[in-house]
Amino acid sequence: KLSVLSPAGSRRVGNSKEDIKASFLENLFFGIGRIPVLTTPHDLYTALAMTVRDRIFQKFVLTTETISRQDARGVAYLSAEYLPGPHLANNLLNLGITPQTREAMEELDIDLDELFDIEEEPGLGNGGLGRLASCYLDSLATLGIPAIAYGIRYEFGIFDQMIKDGWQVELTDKWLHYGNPWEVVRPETAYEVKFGGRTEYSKGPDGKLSVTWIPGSEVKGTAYDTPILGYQGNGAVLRLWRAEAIESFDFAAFNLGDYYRAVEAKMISENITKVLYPNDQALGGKELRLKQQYFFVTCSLQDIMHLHLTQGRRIEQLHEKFAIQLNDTHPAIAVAELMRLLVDVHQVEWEKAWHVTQNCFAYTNHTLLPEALEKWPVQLFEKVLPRHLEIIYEINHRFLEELRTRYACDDAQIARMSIIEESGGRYIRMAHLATIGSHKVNGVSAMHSELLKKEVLHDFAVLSPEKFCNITNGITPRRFLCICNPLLAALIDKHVGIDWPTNLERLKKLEDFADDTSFQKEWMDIKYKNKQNLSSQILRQTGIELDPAMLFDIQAKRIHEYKRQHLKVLHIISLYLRLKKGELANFSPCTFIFAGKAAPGYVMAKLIIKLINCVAELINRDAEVQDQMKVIFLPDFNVKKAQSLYPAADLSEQISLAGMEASGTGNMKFALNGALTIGTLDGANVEIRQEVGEENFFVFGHSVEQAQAAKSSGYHPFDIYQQNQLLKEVLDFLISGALAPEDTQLFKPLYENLLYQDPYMLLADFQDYVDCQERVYKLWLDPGEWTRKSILNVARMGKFSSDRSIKDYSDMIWNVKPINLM
Ligand code: 26M
Repeated sequence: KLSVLSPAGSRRVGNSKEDIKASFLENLFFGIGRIPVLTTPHDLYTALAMTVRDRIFQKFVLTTETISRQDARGVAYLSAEYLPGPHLANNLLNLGITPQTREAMEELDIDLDELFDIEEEPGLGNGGLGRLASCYLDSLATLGIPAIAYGIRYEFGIFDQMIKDGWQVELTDKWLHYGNPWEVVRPETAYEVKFGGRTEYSKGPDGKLSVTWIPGSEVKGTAYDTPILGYQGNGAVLRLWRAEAIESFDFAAFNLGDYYRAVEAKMISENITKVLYPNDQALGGKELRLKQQYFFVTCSLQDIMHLHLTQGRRIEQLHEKFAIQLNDTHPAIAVAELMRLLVDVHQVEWEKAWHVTQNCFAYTNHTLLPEALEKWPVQLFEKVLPRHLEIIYEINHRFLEELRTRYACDDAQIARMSIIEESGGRYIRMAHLATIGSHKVNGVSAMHSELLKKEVLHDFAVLSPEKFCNITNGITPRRFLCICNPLLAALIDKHVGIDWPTNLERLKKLEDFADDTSFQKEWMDIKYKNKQNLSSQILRQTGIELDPAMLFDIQAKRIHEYKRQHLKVLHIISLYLRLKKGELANFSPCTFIFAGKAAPGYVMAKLIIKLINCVAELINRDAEVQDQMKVIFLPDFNVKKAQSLYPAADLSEQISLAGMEASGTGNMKFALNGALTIGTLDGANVEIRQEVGEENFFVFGHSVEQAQAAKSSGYHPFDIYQQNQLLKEVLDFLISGALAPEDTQLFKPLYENLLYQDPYMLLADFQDYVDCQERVYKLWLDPGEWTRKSILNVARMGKFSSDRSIKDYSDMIWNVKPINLM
């Protein structure tokens, strides 16, 4: 006779200052059990987290109730990565209790901002892809669309970055060290996961052939739930799986009575969810990574089926109740796994199972880089997932047969489209498996989606054009404006009303104030304060003092050659050399800030970090240019740091070679906080420029077509080097010894790469970039005009709310609707 608690009037979930204070003190006492003199700041944080959690659970339970009562169609989002960022501030905002919580803490002499600072964020992702998943979950929850996001509970997330001697040093991430008040473990929600072994065929009494997978080992996946609250209302859940040992899983060892080998194997089984892999480095055949992918996919699919069946529905109707989104190919094994569960376990006929599978899945592609397209050696697959290999062969066989008979494709095309790559070793192409097993495939910006159809998945797009669509990425305005930029958010509230966080197009109203000088003044003051705030953080972290009056020019993202952080460096060196020679006429004092991590095995990216730090050393110590420029590398970029960078930027650097950045989302976060963008016509930059107006966006560089044309007619960077005096000086400076006197050869690999290969065409874009920056400096001299453009940028960012993206997914792919909260 348990019913949902209706805690109206209960102190435990009351929202007044007094209620919050009372339950905070209660949690400090009963939840932490410390005497006052021993209370640490972390205890205070945890007690407040518990206080907030009670209130979340109340809402959360109600949403879950409504969903199951209404039997609504829902979304299962499968992603190997999430980057939720700190939970506390976000949950307070979404509950609408930030002001009274601040006051309650003040009455106890506790500074709420200090508690915010204590939180360790879950670094369960590498960058854009993981953060996108979290923005989408925020929007799903806010819009009230029934959703579960599935992923992996990595014990060690993305490494912490330190800089030693200018080099990146990696430290293990310890996000669970002090416990995690935001999650609840569900020991009874656990599924078995098999690996290896072999398959056996037998005929049943009905004469049907059935397959049994006899595994070599088995582990268990246990659910850890984090409730994700939407803005002012609904909720969704982030369900992460942790690998645990089960008894009797190393059959061979147990049969031999080898107890210690069995225990050792137990430890190995728990390794599956130990660590997040860097995604921007070829993972060529990492067995543990494949196991991670399969592990979280099978747990999630078993869970979806369990939810479906416990609602009393038939398994053949799975696609009617669940839309399953594959966030890149990391979960693409789901296509074969769902077939296995339907055919082998639930005895559904192949054709029926295939219908269910194709109608459940949709696949989002996030990159065109050829080295980034996942493929697994067939041999490895056979070892880890023998039954899945058979199923993939069967899927492929039927698919290729259809190509031959229905579409009359020739052998060359069939080889190109096959799931199996046969040239130079045999591989399974996960993007092909995902595409064939899905009813929709989407790219993440207009340009990327076009290139996807033209290049990587061209053959598929020609045969099934209706399968392909574009859904431009978006970002949540709650975290990336309300929370990170409270001063600007308050100003916007005052001038456009308070409903813009869920109706971002309302920002259009700001256009009315773009020319208003007193509004411009308020706008500038806020930017200045945000720059002061960042400056004091940087002073604390690096010991370097900044002048908030300077132009803050920021590039914050993973370090990668295609993103061209080193193009920015070449530009900085050019400014420095010209300043030293007194040749720089139109310049505005500038602070250049870089932030981002390099994959631990990516040698060139790490060398770029070293280069940035060497340039910073040189410039920051040169008294002659002190008032003109500063260079900062801000270590350990993560969501928390990002939240103080975006609001402080005047200029946002989005300078990847056109055709390389699928979308970018940092570009949106900067622009939403009033930075102007200097960027190439790449990814979502194209759409941002279109929205904010060409005259409010600094564009430069080769277009995709121009870059491709230049490459196919023979690109010779060395010629450009020889013809451009400034560029030559800058590049020679790299190996002149001025940057690294103790090792003049240090940057030789970078230098030679640029002179003789330059795969990302820095040299081709250098002069245009330099010229474009001069236009930036010229505009900076006119603060009113700069500010007008900044206001117009913010006013026109409505399209890039992740709410819009999620509505697009809901209409074009998922066919889901918000639940009715009555
Ligand atoms: C792998 C090996 C070698 C070099 C690069 C890679 C690699 C690069 C990108 C692997 C995976 C990559 O994509 C994952 C990812 O994070 N993509 C990002 O997704 C964001 C959200 O859609 C986009 O905004 C970014 O443009 C895209 O890079």
